[in-house]
Amino acid sequence: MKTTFPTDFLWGGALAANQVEGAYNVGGKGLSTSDYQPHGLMYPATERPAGEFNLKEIAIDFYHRYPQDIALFAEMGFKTLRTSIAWTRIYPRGDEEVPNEEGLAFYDALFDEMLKYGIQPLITLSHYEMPYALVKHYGGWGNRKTIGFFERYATTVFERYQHKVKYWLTFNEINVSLFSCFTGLGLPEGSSEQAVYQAVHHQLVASARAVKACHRIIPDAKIGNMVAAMPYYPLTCHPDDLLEAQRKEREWLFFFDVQARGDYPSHIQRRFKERNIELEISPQDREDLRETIDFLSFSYYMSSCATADKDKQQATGNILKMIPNPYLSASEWGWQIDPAGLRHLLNQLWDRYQKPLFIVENGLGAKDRIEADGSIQDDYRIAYLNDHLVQVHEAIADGVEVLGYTCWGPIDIVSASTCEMSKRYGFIHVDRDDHGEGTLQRRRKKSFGWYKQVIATGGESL
Ligand code: BGP
Repeated sequence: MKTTFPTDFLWGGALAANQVEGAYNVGGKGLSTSDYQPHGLMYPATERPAGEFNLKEIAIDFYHRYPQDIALFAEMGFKTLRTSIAWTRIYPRGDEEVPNEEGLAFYDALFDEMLKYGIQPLITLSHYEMPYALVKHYGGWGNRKTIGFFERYATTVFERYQHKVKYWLTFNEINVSLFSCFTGLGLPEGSSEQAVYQAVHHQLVASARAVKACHRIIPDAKIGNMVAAMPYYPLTCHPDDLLEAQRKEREWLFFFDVQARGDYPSHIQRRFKERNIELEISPQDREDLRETIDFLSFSYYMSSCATADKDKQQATGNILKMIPNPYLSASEWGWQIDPAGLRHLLNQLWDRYQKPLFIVENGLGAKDRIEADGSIQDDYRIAYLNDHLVQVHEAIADGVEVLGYTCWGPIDIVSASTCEMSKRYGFIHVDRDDHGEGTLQRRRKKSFGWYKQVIATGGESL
């Protein structure tokens, strides 16, 4: 079968403000939780050790170099570019009445530059960060007041960019906060499960309110959520392993259930009861949650196994942990490579929700080597992406509605989990190392030409 994708398929790549922009204190920007994480998501986002060097302060200097980078994305034929708005450029402390015009103007220019090439901005409102002042003075998402601050921020950017941005996402990988307080939830490390779920509830309400505001202000826009999705295979065919796999999947499906169906699913009630979790959910919250997303979006990097056998529950990986699958190989960071898992996932979500899907992150983090002739032969990256895209095509042939695919980090960026440069995802190499040394010069890798060809042929070259 020919691998032809729909003609309006949104091919592109995905970035996040805090991992690319740098200019962390420029243009009136306030400090965000991410500016307090010199070691990435492995480090609590609540304190900034004196003298610690944070690679994200400059990152890849996208703030100043975006015209050059977008020209390179356009050269590859991108139809869309996902990035996020840094909340702290718009509301530096988070609780101001009036937004920062310089921050708003920056994103005007950025979106104009994309649109110049016909690249649709796909914009995340909050990608693993929030104003640090909201954490310090209000307790971050632990405080219900943060919902209102977020709603004001979302409304401001919807009004401002309503003619430029037609695709929006609310919170990046909202489910990751369940097992890491380092994602910008603003809670102290070691917070109770009750506190985490309450903060997550506030985020879910904030997300629903943003969806409502977007529908009102930009009726022709589409707004989705964002979940880190991970399929689980039963480690054995023991029925208990199947139940455990279902339980693990429901941990993240819960977020789709709330955001796509508009209510807390029945399966979470038992979990809450067993763990003595009682959430404060007002009638207004319930009403707000009924405003559901237009499409589902997710990141997909790997799958895992699940087992009910406690002795076999040793997980590998860093922030995203998994039980190894003997049939799969893994990246240098232990992330298991499973292209068929993506086809399964797309079918599963389509069957469950019947809403369009958008794969907004997928890719291979790897250490690249520059050859004597200056080239970078990243065939491993091409193989990873190629195999996953073939499975996306299979899912489309299965009848799943897929809006687009934005691979993670089309240009090398600072890693979210390690805060280093050496875990690279890009088609474009950036000359910067883990110590901040380098010219920041951009260089096309072999995969650059490969992706360009994939887009130009609508997937036929896969
Ligand atoms: C996702 C995040 C991204 C990103 C990616 C790769 O979880 O949404 O921000 O960085 O993972 O992770 P890493 O950079 O740790 O390899």
